[in-house]
Amino acid sequence: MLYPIMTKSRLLIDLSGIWKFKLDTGNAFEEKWQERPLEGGILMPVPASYNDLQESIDFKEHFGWVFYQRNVALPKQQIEGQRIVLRFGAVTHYAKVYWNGKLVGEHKGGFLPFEIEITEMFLEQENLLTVAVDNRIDYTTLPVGGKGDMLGGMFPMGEEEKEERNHPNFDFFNYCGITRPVKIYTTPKEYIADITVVPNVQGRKAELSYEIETFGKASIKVEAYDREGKAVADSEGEKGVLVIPDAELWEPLKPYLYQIKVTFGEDEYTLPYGIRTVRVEGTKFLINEKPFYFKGYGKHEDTFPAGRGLNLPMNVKDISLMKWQGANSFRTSHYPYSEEMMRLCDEEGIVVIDETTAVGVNLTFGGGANFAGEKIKTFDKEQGVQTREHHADVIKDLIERDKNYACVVMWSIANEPDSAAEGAYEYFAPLYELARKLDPQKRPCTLVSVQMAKPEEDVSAKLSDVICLNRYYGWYVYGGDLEAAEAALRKEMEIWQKCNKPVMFTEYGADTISGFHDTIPMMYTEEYQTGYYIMNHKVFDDLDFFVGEQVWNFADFATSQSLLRVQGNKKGIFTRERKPKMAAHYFRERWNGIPNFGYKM
Ligand code: BDP
Repeated sequence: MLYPIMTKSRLLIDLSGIWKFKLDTGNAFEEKWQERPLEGGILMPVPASYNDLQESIDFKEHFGWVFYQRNVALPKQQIEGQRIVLRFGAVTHYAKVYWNGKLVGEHKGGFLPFEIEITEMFLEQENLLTVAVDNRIDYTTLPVGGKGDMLGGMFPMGEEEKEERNHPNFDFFNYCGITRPVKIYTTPKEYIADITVVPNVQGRKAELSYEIETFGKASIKVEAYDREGKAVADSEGEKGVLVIPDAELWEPLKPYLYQIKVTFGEDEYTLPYGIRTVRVEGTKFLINEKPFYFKGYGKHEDTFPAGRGLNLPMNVKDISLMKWQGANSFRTSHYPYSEEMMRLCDEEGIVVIDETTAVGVNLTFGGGANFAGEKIKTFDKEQGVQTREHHADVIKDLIERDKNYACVVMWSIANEPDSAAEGAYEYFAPLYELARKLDPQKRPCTLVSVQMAKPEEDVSAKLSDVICLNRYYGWYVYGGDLEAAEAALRKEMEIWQKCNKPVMFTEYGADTISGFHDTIPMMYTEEYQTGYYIMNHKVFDDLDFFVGEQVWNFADFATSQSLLRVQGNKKGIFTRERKPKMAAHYFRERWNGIPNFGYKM
């Protein structure tokens, strides 16, 4: 799926701004709110999560539908004879889109884009655009929501719970709304629908096999330009190869992007494109045939007060902080990030592990922060999660969106699923197969494994190309006793070593309240966080099959309320405002001393 851009043949209109907004109190659809201006609507920015923008807990934790609305008019001369497309970057979690009162599209899943062609429906006068958004999560959605009592009390009362509410089976606040840009773009009636490019590199020579999907009849021309705007290769036809004899490769933190310009009849589209290879060999993760070491983070799209709303200044700041720290990568925990962030990572040379929305596919624990899980088997046909079909759709849509990014080096099929449970292999094997089939670049695939999953039973040992582990020795396990933690960690690593695959940590961390200090290793202090990481690194550095460390988390972030969360999860290396904790300086020193390639060689 192409990112919408303005070209010689395409107009792009950003509908960001202040819209009208109203919470549904139960009768919105009956009263047909979508058919006329929202009565008593408040003002709401788009894009943004709405949750933190009013001073009311009921507003923040609203359960169910909300309505967004605005008018849209476009300059007649510029759209005449054109195809008009309405495009949503992301609406969390379910959207119904109404154009002049009529339902024109629906979309399930809160973190991937969708489009609706509105050419025939566009009226010359003002058009009324209404978007109804549902934030309910359950056992059929991704992320997964639980039923029953998963509140923050130590002794939950269950029956006294007064209203229906969301029970996230995951440890981040269930931010929702229209969280990414809404745009209208035009194309000629005959247009370029999609572009796929696959690199093949031999020495200095790169061959880019391309495939262009079009609608209509016209000839296709494909050209590659280098950074200086010089044409370096061209070809014709819907399939072909661009040969660049002396190619510059895209490297971590040394990115190089070509521009691939496609012309089809009157339509024109330009794709920024980095050339690099990626593959796993033995216990090595190779980028451009060199053994790469991941230094970085699990992150969240989480800022105040935009919630999960696109925050361009923060994205730029975060990458600046990563570079300051000597990091080279992050994982899009626990959902696909905005296309704007992916394009930035391509531009900046930040390596990305691209994750689906599959978090909470695990009913043995009530999500990171919750005490009470339900005792239902995760993959039980009747009672367990019913997400496989949607999971497959998300994989398909994610790969369709992100297949061309050089920064994406691996797909993460899920975060901390019940991967050692009965039925896990039957659930996951077809999903890995699907991802491998759909990805034109055949990137490695993984799933991010939960602490409780025993190596001998975890399906990732069989299915994953890289073993990605979330391990909390010294926090959830042996918290406060780093010596015992180290011994347990070493023991587990001995088992993983037998897999003969690359192993990395995709999460390890300790909650730390900025400003808490002590002279002895006390949990929650900045000293403990640093000591915890030093202990872990002692182990990592002894293991030659260990290919990366991604801390949990880049920054403190918002969660549901619970006894384990003090105004959110505090495992950040940075605070939520992006101020460094003590450990941030420690990492800066460590990571600036670790090369991107050839560490421990
Ligand atoms: C892991 C989850 C992550 C949590 C983290 C934690 O993958 O989402 O935030 O633990 O507990 O289980 O901090």
